[in-house]
Amino acid sequence: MPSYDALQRQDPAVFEAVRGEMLRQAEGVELIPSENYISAAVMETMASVFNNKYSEGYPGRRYYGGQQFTDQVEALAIERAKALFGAGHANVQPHAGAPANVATYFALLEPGDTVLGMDLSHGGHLTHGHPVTYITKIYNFVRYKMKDIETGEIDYDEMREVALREKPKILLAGFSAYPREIDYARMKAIAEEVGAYAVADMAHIAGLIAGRAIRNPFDDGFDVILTTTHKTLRGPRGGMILSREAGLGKRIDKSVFPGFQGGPIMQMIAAKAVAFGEALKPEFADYAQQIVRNARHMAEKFMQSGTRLITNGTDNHLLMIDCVQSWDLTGGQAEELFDRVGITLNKNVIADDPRKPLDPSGIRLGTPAVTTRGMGEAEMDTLVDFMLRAVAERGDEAALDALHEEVKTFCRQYPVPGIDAL
Ligand code: DSN
Repeated sequence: MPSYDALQRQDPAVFEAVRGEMLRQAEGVELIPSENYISAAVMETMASVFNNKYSEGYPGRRYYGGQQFTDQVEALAIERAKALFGAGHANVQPHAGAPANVATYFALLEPGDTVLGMDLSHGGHLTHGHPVTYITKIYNFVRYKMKDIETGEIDYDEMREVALREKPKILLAGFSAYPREIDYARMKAIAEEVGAYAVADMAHIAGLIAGRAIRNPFDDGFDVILTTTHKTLRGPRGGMILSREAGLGKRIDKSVFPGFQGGPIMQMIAAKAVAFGEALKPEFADYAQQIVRNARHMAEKFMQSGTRLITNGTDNHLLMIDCVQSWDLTGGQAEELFDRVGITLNKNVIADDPRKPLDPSGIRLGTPAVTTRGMGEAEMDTLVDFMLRAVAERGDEAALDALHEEVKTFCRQYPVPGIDAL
């Protein structure tokens, strides 16, 4: 962990905010499924002097001089990313997930082309063509959904019908609120039938794929995988685009730079190299598999208590709970209640939610961050007990205060990597 001595001397206001956030992370339970804790090595690299360098271009092909070390770290990040996912080409420059999505569209599509992706209301993502995003002014987005909310099975027959009718150029797999495994082989077959690229946005599950806890879409012939690097993959904030065949790489590189982005954020690319190095180690596979075991265990425990889970369980790292039916709380009220006792998660729309996105019926939670802290199935039992107690004791401020203290004491037994002194 950086010492923060200079920051404390120079800017006490910002230092206090950093310190407060460290304390919040150390003393609270993080269940937002897209969040995680980076290692001290990743954190040190993010704070390195690579911040000071402009490096437009790619290793060996830059517009400015002085690139011997930037080339070294970007080449390392690329090689490690390719090895992790079995890719023919990797672009590690996208600043985040949304730019990775947009750069992929620009690489593979012409304006007016169609993308067939998962409906936001059934777990898809804003960047997969929600009308509020500007990308919908350029491309046409059509959607598929789950066939059955009880099992979570996607309606692949409907997907095929829509694909045959709409002739998409991209068939897009991926989600930010869907707890089930995807049949990539079936999607690839549909994509081939209509001449579309099969693209997976695996932002949420990249670490699970890297750790072989769930299937790799490349194994079923997918053409492109894009992702963020800071969720289950446990790296710095950022994005990346991978292609199975090296041949698509040139188009993707041109699309990211100069097509869409400017100078790469080189301290983040160096930190991606460090995180990918960590993910290549055998212990990362143990971590990824434990995330899934923990999520399944938590799901079982919730369901035993009568809690309604969307799709009745999970195959990955995340759970969707219908709070209205389970506890007579809205998602927002549940988020606030759990926050009150030091447990962080997010309100979320559930499939076919009768309520509005800013005041939905559900919550979304997941196990990547708590698993990084070394928690296993026994601790998942404790966390579910904490949450069910909060629900039972809502309105009783003294009981909630006592529970919050218990949560803090519990959390202190599981240090957060990168936070070693407060
Ligand atoms: N904000 C991220 C998530 O929580 O899923 C992705 O948009």
